[in-house]
Amino acid sequence: MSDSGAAQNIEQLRKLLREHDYRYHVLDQPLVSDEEYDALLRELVHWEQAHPELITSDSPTQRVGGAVLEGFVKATHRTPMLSLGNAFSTEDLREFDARVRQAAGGNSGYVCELKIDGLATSLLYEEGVFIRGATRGDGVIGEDITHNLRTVRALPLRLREVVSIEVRGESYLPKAAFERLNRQREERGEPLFANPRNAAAGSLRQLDTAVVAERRLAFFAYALATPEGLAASQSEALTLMAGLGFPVNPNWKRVSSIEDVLAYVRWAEGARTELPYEIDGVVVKVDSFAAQRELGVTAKSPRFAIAYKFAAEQAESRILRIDLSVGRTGAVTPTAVIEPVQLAGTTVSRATLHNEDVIREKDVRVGDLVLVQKAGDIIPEIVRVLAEERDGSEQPYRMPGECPACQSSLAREDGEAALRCLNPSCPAKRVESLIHFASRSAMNIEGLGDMIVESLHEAGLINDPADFYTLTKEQIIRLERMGDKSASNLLEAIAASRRQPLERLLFGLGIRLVGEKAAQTLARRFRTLDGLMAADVDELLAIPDIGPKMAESVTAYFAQPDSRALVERLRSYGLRFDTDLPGEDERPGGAFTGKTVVLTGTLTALTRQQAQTLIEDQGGKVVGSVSQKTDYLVAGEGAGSKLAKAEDLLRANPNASLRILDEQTFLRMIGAADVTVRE
Ligand code: 3BD
Repeated sequence: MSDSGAAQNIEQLRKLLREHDYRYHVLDQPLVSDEEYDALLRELVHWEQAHPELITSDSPTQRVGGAVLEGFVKATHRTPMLSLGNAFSTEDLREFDARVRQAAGGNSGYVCELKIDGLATSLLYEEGVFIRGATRGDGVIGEDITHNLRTVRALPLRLREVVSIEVRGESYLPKAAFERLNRQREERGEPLFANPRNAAAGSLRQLDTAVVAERRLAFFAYALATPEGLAASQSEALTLMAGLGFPVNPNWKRVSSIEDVLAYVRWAEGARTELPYEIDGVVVKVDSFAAQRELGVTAKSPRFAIAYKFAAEQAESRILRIDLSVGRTGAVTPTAVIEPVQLAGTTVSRATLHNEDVIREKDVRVGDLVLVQKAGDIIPEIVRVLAEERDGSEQPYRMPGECPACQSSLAREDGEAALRCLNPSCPAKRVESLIHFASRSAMNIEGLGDMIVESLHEAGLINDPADFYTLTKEQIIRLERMGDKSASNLLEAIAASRRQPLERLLFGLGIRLVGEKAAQTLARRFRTLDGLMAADVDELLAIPDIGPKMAESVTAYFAQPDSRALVERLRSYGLRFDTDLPGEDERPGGAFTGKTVVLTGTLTALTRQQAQTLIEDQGGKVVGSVSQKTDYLVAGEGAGSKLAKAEDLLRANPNASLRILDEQTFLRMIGAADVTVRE
């Protein structure tokens, strides 16, 4: 077939597939079965393979993933992604309504939306084509996750009209996809995700786009970044976005009074468990954009919207027994094993009891009926015992006097809630220390999860962290669930970890009281492990942030012959004992060192001159106009052409280092957020 014939075919297939996408994801009225859809997609793939020069980034074939990324680059939002104030009660919502009525003089009505429990995401379209997607990050700068978002079927790669817009919405994992993913992870012996939001966040941070494509993420659009000239109200904006091809959650409702808002909240609370995705509340927005503008925004969040958060879901269950685990510091932690119960998206069969004081205070007994909820939405805990349901058979619980792993006696130190096993060679402590060494915030050895470390220890292959570096492929392959490929990957990851800097190694050693931050402080000050080992208590005490207990703990650690022997073995395997962190004498002068800054618009807290002096004090240079070399544009109120120019530059090159700062962000960066008066 002629090239133009092929081009025509390809364009037709794409159009057809897009129409099916729209009918499926936006209208919820599919015309074809999944099989028919896949057949069309395969046909398109076939044509594109024959004519690779005709492949475009917005083709429906470009969702399958395949690219493996090196990492994520930062993405500066053209307009900041705001956060939302919270309401936890009916009273909070009524107060919100009162503030709105007072400030906006009457009220234009509200839009109520379900609050999807996913990840705030920003999508940029240039002339109808998806060109960039980013996470929210701190609201000003997020991460560019364009490649991963392309795999999200619900996200249109090309809009139904040729418009340039930025849309905000929530990326999320439907309940069914979440359950499927966790089942799969369980089979593979991988750690489970605690809830769909974590699973969505973890998926979008994947470097392998093929893995993301498999996860079946979805998306709901809820806002236009700059609606001026496109819509006059939130309800219009939602309708417009759906018309352009974005999935908009259909359960939004325009209401005219706070009573109706409360009725919507009650409805949402009831609908929650039936919905195919997790929601954690309701977002209430003033409908009219004119009224929204009048209300304005505070430093962090708009005054025209509020998030009503549902109370944590609770469930009843029964305590079957109490298990004990020994952590890397020897702390013995009790966990209640309960009858499995569905709670906020997962099956819960264990709840933490923290320590013996908590068991006593809550009067938890084996056999008790209890109320459980997830603290911080993640960790299941016992709210209270339903004591009125007792029949007398419940057994009070007493912590044992001996370590459940090594039977040495447990001790409780003054002022501490935990019982500890003091045996330095307790096998349970060993395993936990080894897991800690390999963990993400320490040596970050990918593929060396809890299970693998446990099997390696059980097989007698590792006893201390240096042993990781002696492992051979033959030894690893003999473990259960270990293929040739995973064994090679694991060996490579272990070898690569030898290049981790001193601060990670220090943290990984698990010296008591030395957390991530202290490890960095020590690395920064002493530069090398040998330098630190040579330090005495007084030298350590001279460092700000290092107290007597930590100084004692560090010197005691390195005084032990075992620790010294471990260090020498790690040295012999080629581990890196130094750091890239800047030393104290090379500490950068301030937030703006080496940066070029442009000021525009009116600042409310500072004069131009004050702002300039502050920037220069912190190593920056202030210039008059925006160019390729500008690092920051500080945009005050009424910013005009310079802001427009900066936005143009970013549009042309979204990866440019240029960042647009609003006044609040700028003040926070120079550490002057409290400045409120202007002389
Ligand atoms: C939702 C801001 C505004 C555009 C600011 C009014 C805070 C998460 O379904 N509308 C929604 C949802 C979230 C929203 C807005 N409408 N902001 C909204 C939202 N239907 N979840 N959020 N966000 C999104 C956030 N995220 C992480 C950290 C801090 N804030």
